Amino acid sequence: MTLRFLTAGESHGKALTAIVEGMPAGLGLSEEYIAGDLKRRQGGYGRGGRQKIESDRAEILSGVRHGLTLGSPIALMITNRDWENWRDVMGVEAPDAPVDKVTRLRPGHADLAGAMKYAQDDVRNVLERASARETAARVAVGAVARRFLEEFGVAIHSHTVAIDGVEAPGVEEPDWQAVEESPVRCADAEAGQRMLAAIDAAREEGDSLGGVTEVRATGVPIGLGSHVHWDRRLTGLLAEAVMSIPSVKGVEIGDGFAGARMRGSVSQDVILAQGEWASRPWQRVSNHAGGLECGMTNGEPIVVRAALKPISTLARRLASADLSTGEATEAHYERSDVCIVPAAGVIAEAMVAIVLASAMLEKFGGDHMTETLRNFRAYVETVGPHPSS
Ligand code: EPS
Repeated sequence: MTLRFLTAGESHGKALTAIVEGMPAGLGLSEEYIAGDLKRRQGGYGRGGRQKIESDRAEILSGVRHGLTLGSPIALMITNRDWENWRDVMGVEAPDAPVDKVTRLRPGHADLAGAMKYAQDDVRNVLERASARETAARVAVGAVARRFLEEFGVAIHSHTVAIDGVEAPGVEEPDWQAVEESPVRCADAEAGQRMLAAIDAAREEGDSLGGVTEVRATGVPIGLGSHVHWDRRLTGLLAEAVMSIPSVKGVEIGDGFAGARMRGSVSQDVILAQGEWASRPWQRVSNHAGGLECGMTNGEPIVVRAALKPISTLARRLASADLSTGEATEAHYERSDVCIVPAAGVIAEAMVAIVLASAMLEKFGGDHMTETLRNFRAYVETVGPHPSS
């Protein structure tokens, strides 16, 4: 990836950190801007007690001067407020008195495989990093990518399509303001109400719920990604990025699995002739492909859906086994979320933003934004019919 990033940090350690490398100089960026997305990630009906403790804000430690990026690595730090309550358990130095080990394995989480792989007798050494708390750092990085994409007219939104068995009716273009005002980030008020009720019922039963979130990116230029090699196909890069979000078990682009049941004659997106274009060259009558053909953007909105399994930390403790004895026990539980689908939409937006920003930088290059924008505009001017010479 042209835009690279690393994150570090344990869920109850001092802080989450990220380093973003590859952003050109001259991009306007503020902590306030990043805070907006971090707040959105913390919201959503069905979140647990941790979000009442945290008020996530990313401090910019490097790479920005007087409101503009420098082209140098951007270091971000999100302090964990909860660290105060975990100083002994999560301290870098060993405490005077030993702390309790976590040995009751949670099915569905990293506990068992992580303990085996990293030869740990305390699951805490695995679960702290496996926690979806890490996604706060990704959302901060995603906000930097979003800020960059805005300069090119690219906008990225997400909305909840389903929670448990409740599905929102399909729409051409969701009302994004209604989505942001909805506690479950669902554009349809009636479906949203039923989602809320489903979350309440699951909480009552100590259970958790999964669902589907959809990301849409508009204003993406034609020709990002490439058909020439498997690892340059943007389809695969997007799927990998979204699939890497904890709890995601399926990713669809465009019609996805539903497209497998369609005829070829109806599942393609007919290309309009010149003269029928409303706003930009090369428009389609439909968007079954979700804005991607043969690993490249085709100028239509990018549509990516993620299926999320219900999170695996349950108040109603699941039957499990103990790491130290191998004997039957109940899974470990401290506290947890009931449903993270609304938050996952914000995280998926971040991952899509990072992949698209990287693809833009790969295509247009530039060390300063003026150069990147100049290259972008020069390319956009070439998009249209090519009269044969
Ligand atoms: C999360 C913080 C965590 C979990 C959740 C995500 O906080 P704590 O462990 O202190 O309650 O609520 O973690 C998971 C969903 C998971 O699978 O581990 C957050 O900030 O998103």
